[in-house]
Amino acid sequence: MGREAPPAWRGDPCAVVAGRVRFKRRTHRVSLWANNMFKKILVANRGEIALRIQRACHELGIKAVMVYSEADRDAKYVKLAEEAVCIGPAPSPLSYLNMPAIISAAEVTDAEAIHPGYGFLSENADFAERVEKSGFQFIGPTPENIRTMGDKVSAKQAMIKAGVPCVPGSDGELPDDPVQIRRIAKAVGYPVIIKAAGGGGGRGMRVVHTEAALVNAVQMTKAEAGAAFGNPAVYMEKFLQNPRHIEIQILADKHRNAVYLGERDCSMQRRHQKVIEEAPAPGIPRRLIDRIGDRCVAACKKIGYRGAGTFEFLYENGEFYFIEMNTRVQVEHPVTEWITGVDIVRTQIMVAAGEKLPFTQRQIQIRGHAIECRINAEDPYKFIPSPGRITKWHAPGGPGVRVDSHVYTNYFVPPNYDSMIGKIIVHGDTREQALARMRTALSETVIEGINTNVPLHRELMVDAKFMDGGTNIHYLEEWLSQRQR
Ligand code: MV4
Repeated sequence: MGREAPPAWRGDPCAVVAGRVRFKRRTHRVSLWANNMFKKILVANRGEIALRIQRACHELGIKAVMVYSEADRDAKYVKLAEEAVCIGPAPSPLSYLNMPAIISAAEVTDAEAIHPGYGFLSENADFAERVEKSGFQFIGPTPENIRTMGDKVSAKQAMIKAGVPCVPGSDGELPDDPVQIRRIAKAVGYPVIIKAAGGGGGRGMRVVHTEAALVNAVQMTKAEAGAAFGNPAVYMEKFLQNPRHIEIQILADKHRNAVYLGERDCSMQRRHQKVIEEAPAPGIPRRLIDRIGDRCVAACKKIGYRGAGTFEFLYENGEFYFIEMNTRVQVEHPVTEWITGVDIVRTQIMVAAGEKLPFTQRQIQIRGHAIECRINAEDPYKFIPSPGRITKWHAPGGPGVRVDSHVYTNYFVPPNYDSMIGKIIVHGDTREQALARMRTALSETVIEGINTNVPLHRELMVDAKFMDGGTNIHYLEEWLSQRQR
């Protein structure tokens, strides 16, 4: 090979398994594709999404190289892999965040592209750049697009320029001058929220209700942002009191074609972790979705976006306000796949290989209703993580039920990563049918040996307000604070 193994590999007992054939499987090359379709993709992730990407590869006749940490050697997708490479010890900085180890794994296995999944390095512009400089295709947007959206100030400015409605605010970085800060807040109107440009997903934010608290709050948020993100820049927005979290899924190719795949309602969350997602969003008129979807598509074309992406909006009093864009596939992509019939992961791979989107906006139709419950290894009341051995795993099934999970009976949930062990997704002709299917699915689900949040989901699926639809971002936390036990 002539290449030096990355530091994490040296002396690591499970290290040099590159190229080892675990299962010999015949992969049929699908003649549908142009000759530039990948023959081999490296999956730079773990858990259910690693399995999801592996399945998409195999369906396309593409070999999938799985990388894994020492804690994940028994994962299902590693057992199913034709090739698997250990990239380091359990802590993610030494494995799933270890760029040289991942790129070396792609080199020694002769992969042509790298799929980053979600989390880990998926929205790291430097990683995308290093992947491409090493001669691999990054399955995602350009480093430039990732960088623009990673900085929430530049993301917002790009969206304002592209005609996407944003929350009223400073429309740029806040100046240092207290007089100017007060003037901006007065114009926006209290309460306001101060957000870090380097934050996102709920990190680095502070709500301010009065002018008296304003300048100090800005200074505090700047100091925290500098320490946490290496970027002290902050911006200001009007604080919306009771919005819903509605996001628009888009897909774009390298030929400036883009479509939106409807919306998802992700308002059911706790501490910025989504718990239940659904599509379509209950009670929001289709014409409003179509209007905002068209704006997202126009923005994608304007910035030359490619791959899968999600525009996050707050929705209040019939209006959408852009807050952030995610430049990756998301956990909740299956609800969109089910109401549109589009395979998002497969399409990510196709457009990365240079294929044109195989559908136009007119061909995208919304059908029925889908709901996803995230299954976490955690205490269903106190939410403390519950890693350990799963002694019994019975997944639900039947019409309109999909389970995305990498676990199985006797699988050990490692304590090193996110507690999500899988997702149950249901579909029905109506929201009521989807809810009934989710109740049935949850009643069939048996997970023993660890605690999970399945009991929480069972309660929520019979909650009157949730059943009505349209609950806002505060609903779940308020419901939890009043829950018995
Ligand atoms: C807001 C907001 C209210 N007004 N921005 C939190 C996560 C990050 N993506 C943006 N967040 C919020 N931004 C304005 N101008 C309220 C939140 C927010 C939130 C947003 C989506 C889902 C859950 C949330 C929980 C608390 C606060």
